[in-house]
Amino acid sequence: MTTTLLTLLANDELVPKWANWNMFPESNSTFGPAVDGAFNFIMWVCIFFFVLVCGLMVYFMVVYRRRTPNDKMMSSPTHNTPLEIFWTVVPSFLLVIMFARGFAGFVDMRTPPADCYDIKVIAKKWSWTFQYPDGTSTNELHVPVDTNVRLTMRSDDVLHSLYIPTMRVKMDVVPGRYTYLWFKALKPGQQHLFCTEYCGREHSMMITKCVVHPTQPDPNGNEDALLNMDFPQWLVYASDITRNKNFMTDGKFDPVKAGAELYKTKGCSACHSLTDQRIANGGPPWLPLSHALKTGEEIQLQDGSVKADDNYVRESILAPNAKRRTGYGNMPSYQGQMKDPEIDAIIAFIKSLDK
Ligand code: HEC
Ligand SMILES: [Cu+2]
Repeated sequence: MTTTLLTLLANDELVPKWANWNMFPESNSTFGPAVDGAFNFIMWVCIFFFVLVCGLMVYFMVVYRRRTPNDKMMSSPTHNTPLEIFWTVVPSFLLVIMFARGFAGFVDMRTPPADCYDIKVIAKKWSWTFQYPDGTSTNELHVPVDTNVRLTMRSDDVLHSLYIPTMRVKMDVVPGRYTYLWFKALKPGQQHLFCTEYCGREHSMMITKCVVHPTQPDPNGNEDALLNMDFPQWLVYASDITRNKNFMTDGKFDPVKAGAELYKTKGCSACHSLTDQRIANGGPPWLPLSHALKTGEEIQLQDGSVKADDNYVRESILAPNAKRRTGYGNMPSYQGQMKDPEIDAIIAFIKSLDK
């Protein structure tokens, strides 16, 4: 009974089409009707009472103005119980409707369906990382159309907030705990994704895209081949950096370009500098390493030394504690988080530093 009532009240039909002023970008999610309906309903109630109250005020000012200096104050009613009841009950009723609509929408947004496609979200100053079930990770959010998608979000540093206006969803991303969000996109296309919690100097740059992929590539669809791919096809493409067009130079895969990007997106930049200056509490700087890789120099370890070559770099990424350098702490292992072509690209990038 209560659920039926709530569903009824959350229905967009309460507000006619002409009353929707499109203050939001066009909705592309199943939440659209409930959110826009509640917003428009509240807005029109406000407009109605604003006009009524201000109109009466002006009307009374004119009609009951003092016409001559001889006008005396007239006695006026001090209390009217039926009137008091009337203007208490009517607004209460409206408030209950507003609450019920908001609450129905809230409950729906807080309850992800059981059959969700799961994507992990990691927010950090100042970028987004999205991890898909197969281990692929990207800096733009990609989702299949017509599918329930759940985001499990965490922050690496400070408070952030994920906002996709066209999906009508927004949720804080809090350090030290997981927060969740779900939605279902209705149409393929590309939309904005923002951070909406001030998180430092480059907060305003913490913008990326949410790309909704069609179920089937549409021959007359989007000209951008990437946007026109169906989701499984895109996933294959994204998991293989050698086919990523962002890393192409003159139509060919450029490992140095890819490595430069991975250096940032995989977080190496937090601990390894590209100069010969060491980052505080970080790892060895990469310019000397680059030099050593070219000359085949020996690198001093806590016990003995090792020849700087591709295998040493590879091992340092996958099993960083196998060979310990003097004066440095631990590095987290990237085992399972970096594929072979990505490691190749990082090696190419490190080598390109020493020119
Ligand atoms: C949390 C800080 C941290 C991050 C993030 C980090 N490293 Fe390291 N890295 C270190 C430390 C500390 C060492 C030294 C470890 C040792 O001696 O056992 C190291 C050592 C290395 C070495 C050996 C360098 C040398 O000169 O001997 C390589 C290569 C390396 N890291 C690559 C990477 C790559 C690639 C990434 C990103 C995918 C990365 N690291 C991310 C801290 C980090
Ligand atoms: Cu942020």
